[in-house]
Amino acid sequence: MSASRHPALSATDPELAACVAAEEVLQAQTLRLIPSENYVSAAVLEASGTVLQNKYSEGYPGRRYYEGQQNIDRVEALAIERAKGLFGVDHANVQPYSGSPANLAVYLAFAKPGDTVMGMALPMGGHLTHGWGVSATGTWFRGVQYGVRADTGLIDYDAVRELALAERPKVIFCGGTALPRTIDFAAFAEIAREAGSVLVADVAHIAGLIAGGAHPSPADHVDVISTTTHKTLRGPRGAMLMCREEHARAIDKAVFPGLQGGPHNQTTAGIAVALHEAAQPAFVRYAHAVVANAKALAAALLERGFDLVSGGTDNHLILIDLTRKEVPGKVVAKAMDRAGIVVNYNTVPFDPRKPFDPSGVRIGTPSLTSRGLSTEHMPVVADWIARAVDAAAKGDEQALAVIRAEVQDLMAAFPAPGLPLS
Ligand code: DSN
Repeated sequence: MSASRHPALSATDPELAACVAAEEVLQAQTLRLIPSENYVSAAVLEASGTVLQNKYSEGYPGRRYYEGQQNIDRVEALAIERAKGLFGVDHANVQPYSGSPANLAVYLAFAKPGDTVMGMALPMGGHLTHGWGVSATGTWFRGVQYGVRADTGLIDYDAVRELALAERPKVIFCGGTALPRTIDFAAFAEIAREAGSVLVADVAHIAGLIAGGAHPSPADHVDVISTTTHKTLRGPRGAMLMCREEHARAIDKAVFPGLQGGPHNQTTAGIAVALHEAAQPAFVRYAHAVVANAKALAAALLERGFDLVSGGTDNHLILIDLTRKEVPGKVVAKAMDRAGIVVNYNTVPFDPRKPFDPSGVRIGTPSLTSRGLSTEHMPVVADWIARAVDAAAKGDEQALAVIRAEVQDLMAAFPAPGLPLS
């Protein structure tokens, strides 16, 4: 990092400044394919690093437990109004520290310890906080879990309905972290209505696609929408809960004072800026480009003989099943990292391997689309992936180094938002 970019940090703590500088170079030079990551704009970065950091603001706009909120109230009100407008909801709470605390607040609002809750199983594409055993949500509550069909890789809505009617959960979560297909919110709503359950759409992964009109919105179908703000929505690391007016009080009470203390005002400011950016026509183009790139990348991978869970994608995410390639996901992910392509190893549905050493690799297109790569580049990306998998299987470090140089060349032509030109 040049001293002129972060002069105070460089002067005060050169060791830490060097870590940041190295991360800037890494993010600039690598092809980042982790579907839950992105590049925030320079404006979001600036807003997230302001003196708003210095303020305690327990409470909500107009009703705080600390004085001196003249400006903070305005910041939070802006974020709330923008969230309501963008997602078409009655109420928004922008204070959850991140996705897991946001989901915990939902449980606190609608369930008691020991109650039955339902969500998608983690290895099937769900999230830890959807009632999975090792999470507090699977130990404090009785989690029952649905999955996908073995033959299609798609959610079996008949099986979800059967489970919901048998178990009558207090809360049903739909959404997840490794779902390559469109979620049918209307189908979940009908099931939740029949079962008498509160329905929560966890749209953390697809919030930006929803905002940009590239995925159907859950707003008319669910009781609560939970989302992080830093994935396809391209904001700072944070979260929001949105709901109908009837649930507003329960949600607000659960976030504060139920779970959290003072909100992170600098993050709220970054969220407000990201929501403003997401309301612009350019963001609609971005969201559709993310999906077009993912579809083009999936098609190029299929052409190169890869197995994809569910056979492709409708959104930003692709789950590669490496079982037939006979090289585990972790080996491939680490080899790709050495080739300058950053992914995460991931379980695939019905994975015979363990989560820490699974059969799949999860990739996505939010970050590369933020850099301006388009469908014409996806065959190149698929080639790199195919060559990296091959090199991983053979232990060919030289081949990985060649890919790394090619990746670096292309990335230099597509500067990332928020990063200095490299
Ligand atoms: N860990 C996030 C992801 O990568 O999908 C979800 O919380």
